[in-house]
Amino acid sequence: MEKLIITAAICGAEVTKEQNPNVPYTVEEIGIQAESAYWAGASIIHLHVRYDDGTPTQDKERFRECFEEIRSRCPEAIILPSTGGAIGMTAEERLQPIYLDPTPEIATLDCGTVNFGGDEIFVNTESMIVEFAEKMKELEIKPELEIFDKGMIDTINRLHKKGYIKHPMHFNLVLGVLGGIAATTENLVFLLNSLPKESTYTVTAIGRYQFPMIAQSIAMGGHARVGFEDNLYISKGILAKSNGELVNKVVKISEIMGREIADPNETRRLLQLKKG
Ligand code: KMH
Ligand code: ZN
Repeated sequence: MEKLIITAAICGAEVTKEQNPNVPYTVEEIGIQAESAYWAGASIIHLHVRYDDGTPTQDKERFRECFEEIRSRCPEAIILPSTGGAIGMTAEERLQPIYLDPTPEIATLDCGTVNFGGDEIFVNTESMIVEFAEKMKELEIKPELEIFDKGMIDTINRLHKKGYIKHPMHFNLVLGVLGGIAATTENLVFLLNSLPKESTYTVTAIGRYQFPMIAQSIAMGGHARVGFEDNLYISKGILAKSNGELVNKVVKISEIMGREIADPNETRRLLQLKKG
């Protein structure tokens, strides 16, 4: 089996310091959390950014500052910016981080509209998906295809046939969003059986499902995403002190299961990133 790629989603756009005081907002806090995750074993940092008061933003300048901060602490880490941003942002706002110089090696591409809990709707129309895919192709940025439900894989297979997204594709299967596919073993297998054969995939699961679903991905040859964006607890009722602590738990599970951890250069090779 290939080595395990661990992605740390250190911040997200929705979680707050009220829920866990270790959620990073400032550039320095984001750097500290990225560094803790990197040294624990994450080769990819999935990045959202905030203003100092916690407000999510896709501001290019704020992304540039955070990229620099992370690079000064862990130069080898692969930084995977979000083009999803926060609910309600326009496509133009969301796309800002792909225009950084140098361009990111990889960025998220959300593959369909989904309810996101309560009245929140995360809008990704087909024309938005095509627009994001075309721009990333132009800039040689690998899209990490964010899947919140099965139909989104069908959409991507269709857009692949039309030439918008090329093989080999990398998917992030997100289970447990309130409005998306639930975090169950049956659903994970159902999603996996729908992926094009030569694809790679990461599993993300929300809240208490994070570690059980990651363990199943490790067993089946998939990769793992962990971090405050998806889960704030290290175990039942105990808040995680850092993203590094969450990554360390994945490393331990993987060690017990006999799977080695990929470093950033191995990750670049496995995902065929442009620097790899
Ligand atoms: N914050 C969510 C609405 C992504 O990073 O591309 C979208 C999200 C997905 O987190
Ligand atoms: Zn995200």
